[in-house]
Amino acid sequence: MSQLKNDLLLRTLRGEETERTPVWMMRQAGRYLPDYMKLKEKYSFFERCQTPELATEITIQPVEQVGVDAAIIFSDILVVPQAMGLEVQMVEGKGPFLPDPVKQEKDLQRLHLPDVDETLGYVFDALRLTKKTLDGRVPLIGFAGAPWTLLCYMVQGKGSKTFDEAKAFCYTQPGTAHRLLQMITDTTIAYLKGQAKAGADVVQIFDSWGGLLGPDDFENLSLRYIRQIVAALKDVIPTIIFAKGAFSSLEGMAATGAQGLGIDWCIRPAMARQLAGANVTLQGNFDPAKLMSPIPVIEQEVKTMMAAFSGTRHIANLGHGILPEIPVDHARAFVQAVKNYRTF
Ligand code: 1CP
Repeated sequence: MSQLKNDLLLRTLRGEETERTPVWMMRQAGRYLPDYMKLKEKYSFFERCQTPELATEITIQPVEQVGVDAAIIFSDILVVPQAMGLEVQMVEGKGPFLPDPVKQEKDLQRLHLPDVDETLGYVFDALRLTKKTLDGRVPLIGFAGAPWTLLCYMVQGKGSKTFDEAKAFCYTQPGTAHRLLQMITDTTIAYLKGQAKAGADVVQIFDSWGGLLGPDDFENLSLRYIRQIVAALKDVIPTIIFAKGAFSSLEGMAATGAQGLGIDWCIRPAMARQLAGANVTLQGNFDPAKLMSPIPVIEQEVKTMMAAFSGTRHIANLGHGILPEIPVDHARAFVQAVKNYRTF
């Protein structure tokens, strides 16, 4: 028996019929919320992540202020490379910066498989406190970056549109790349199991840069490691895979046994369904930039999106993270329009 007052998300992931479609937004905790920006003035990014009271407050803000059907723990995918021994800085206005990235085999000696309770225990503490504070209002989502996406940052050292250095590393030093991917995978499995133990109800694997790879390279450099993670979590916690832009591999992603697959706005839901098959929940796929539209347009576009998923095994979400410039009332209108939608 679930203790949750609202378990729409979990029931939808299990493929059960629900009274309405659940809704949350990727990157919903943060940037566009004025109360978050106030905390940002006072505390550094890692202080916000590493102080359970702050992480909890930020995690719950969109539940209370926007009305989403799930909370996602406030943290970052780059806490994993940090726990493995790489320095990660968050540069204001620029994003992540890793001053000593991995460039060759000998750099792997600087990395280790961490004891996750020791190095990432603060995330588990934040999950425990958030779970307690939520008091069953909505499910709590944990997350991690996919090994490929983490490799991108660990090798490139910063954000990039193409991650050309990371790709060159994989294509010229494949043995080293696979050793690194395996280290990230082993760490991620321990980390996500820890998140489940600390109270996460479901975990999402963010492969933000999966779409940079062709189908064979996606299989070789990304999906084979995601498959290991999903298999290791099979009897522990439900998983959602979000590999942005990697449509051609939806069939392979569905075959991992993950309960949910995220899709972005560049694929029609009907085609995603055809590729993924009937036995998985699809999540998405509103273009985040469309939240800049006037509210009546957002409401109309939400109806179009909902109709395109035809009510089957669907979690409404954006096709990628919410943008910092979105007005809060537009985010609220998106969530409310999903909640108001009925097929009958
Ligand atoms: O304080 C700030 O505003 C700094 C911006 C910020 C925030 C709010 C960063 C730096 N990380 C986060 C939090 C974060 N990151 C969450 C928390 C929950 C939430 O916001 O709802 C999550 C789920 C992430 C995940 C994340 N981090 C991803 C995957 C999702 C995606 O957007 O593709 C990625 C790629 C990152 C790396 C990262 N961390 C921060 C930034 C600005 C970035 C992106 C850098 C880039 O564009 O390459």
